[in-house]
Amino acid sequence: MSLVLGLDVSTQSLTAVVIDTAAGRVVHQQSVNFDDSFPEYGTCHGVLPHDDPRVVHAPPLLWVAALDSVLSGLQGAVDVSRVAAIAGSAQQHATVYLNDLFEARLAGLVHDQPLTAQLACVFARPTAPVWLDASTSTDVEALNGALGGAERCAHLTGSVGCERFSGPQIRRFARMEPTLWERTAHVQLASSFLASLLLGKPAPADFCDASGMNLLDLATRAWDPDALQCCGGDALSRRLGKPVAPCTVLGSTAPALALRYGFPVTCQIVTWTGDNPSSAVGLGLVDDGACALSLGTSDVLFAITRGVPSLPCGGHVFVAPTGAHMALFCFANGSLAREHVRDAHCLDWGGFDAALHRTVSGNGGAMMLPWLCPEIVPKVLKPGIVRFQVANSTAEATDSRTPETSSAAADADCRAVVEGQFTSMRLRADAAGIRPRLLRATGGAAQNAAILQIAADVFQCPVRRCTVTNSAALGAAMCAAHALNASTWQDLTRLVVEPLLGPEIAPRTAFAPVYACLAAAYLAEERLELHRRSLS
Ligand code: ADP
Ligand code: XUL
Repeated sequence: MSLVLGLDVSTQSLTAVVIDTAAGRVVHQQSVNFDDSFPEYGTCHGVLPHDDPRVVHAPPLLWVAALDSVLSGLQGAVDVSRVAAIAGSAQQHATVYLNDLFEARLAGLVHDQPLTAQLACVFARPTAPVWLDASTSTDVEALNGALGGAERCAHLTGSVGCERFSGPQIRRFARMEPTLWERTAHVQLASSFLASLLLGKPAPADFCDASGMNLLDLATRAWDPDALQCCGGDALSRRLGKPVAPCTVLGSTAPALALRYGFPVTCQIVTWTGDNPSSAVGLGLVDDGACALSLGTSDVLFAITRGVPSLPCGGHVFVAPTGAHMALFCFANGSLAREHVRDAHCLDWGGFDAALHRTVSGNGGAMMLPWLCPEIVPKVLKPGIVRFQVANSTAEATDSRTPETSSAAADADCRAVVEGQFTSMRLRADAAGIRPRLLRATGGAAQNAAILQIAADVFQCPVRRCTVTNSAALGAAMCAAHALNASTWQDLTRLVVEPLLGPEIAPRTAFAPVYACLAAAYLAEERLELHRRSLS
């Protein structure tokens, strides 16, 4: 009877989930929050503060420190000598730039020194741009142009050129910092970088996470030569290495790390992937049409599709770990926008819930465009929350600095952010022809039943929460199990995921017309505001 370990390195934390493969039971989970546990790295919500809201980086050495800390801590909690395989996931799109010491340092790892001390010298660039970065518009334009236009780029790579995607990010770095780019021997995704540490040599990206780069030809699952040429010239192919199929067994754990953490020397390292693809299997989305909501730092709506759908602007097609495709919409203003509103009214989550309960569906016409930071869908590069308070049938727009004094206004604000977020999501789902019959929910905010009730009402479909909040780490453990014993995804889902799903939160059908009206009003206000911004 063996154990498998799944790890997830997300925006704000690192989570480990251990599954007993015979019983299909989660036997252990633990998390470490980056800001709280590693304040010396100076992050706020896992990223480094910057004057320009479009520039968002994180220090990859922090992820190394967190990995070392969690793996060291596992020994007291589970019988690590029984861990037969490890897989992981990480926030998508983030790129890590390594110099020519990387390979030698990995090969020479020793068991009795912290990983950070051994690896501090391997970075050609000390910070990694992450998915919240929106600073690459020039590079996005160049890439779309090089591939024959945005539509062709979407057809080829699954997405139009996107600011946060790795290809444009690499291009910007090569353009702005040519000397550091010259010193770069390897470009890795956050996922492949962390797999490399455990493997003791550079690990490849898997097709799923590679499809978030604007570099992978979705049809052939190989790098597209024109995209490579545009983003990093001749050297890029060598620096990236070849992507491989998801759930590939890469080899045994680096001996020094097996010794350091107590894993058997035979413990296999399986490819790491992106957090959303990993969540897809962690939530049991293995059949065509299955849909989920991930309410972490980002809010993400995704659905499994057998074919390659053609999505409206802002949507992405990624490879899923099962080999199928997943359609995905990612909203940058997820939990941090909700937290911002909560904090603006000096509430805790209990107070925020109470505000949701005191207000009515549709919020009496009060609405919010929740653009606290640059938004991905719709594309908003100059952030700023916009509130619409409907009084006497007149929409009045105020900006986010308007002081909210009355508690009724505070209550309306809490509902407005949540209704605005789900309404925006529903609009994109409708446009893409995604009509969920059931939504599985994960991420930090999925703990909140009042928020999930609004999701059920806006989408008019039942919502079920996974009791393992970090379904990406759970999915990673399932990828490790799948790679190890070739269980089918359907069997793994039945055994591992289904017992973890909470009861259905039913949609209240009486509110269907309210949310249909809200969607129409939201779309109109959004269009007007985007037009206003395009003129300013
Ligand atoms: P990530 O995986 O992107 O790092 P998580 O999935 O761990 O993020 O979610 C973290 C977020 O969850 C926090 O930023 C917080 O706003 C949100 N959160 C935690 N508890 C609640 C709650 N009870 N209600 C709403 N949101 C919550
Ligand atoms: C997806 C995306 C985010 C990150 C962070 O495209 O950018 O969901 O994966 O979780």
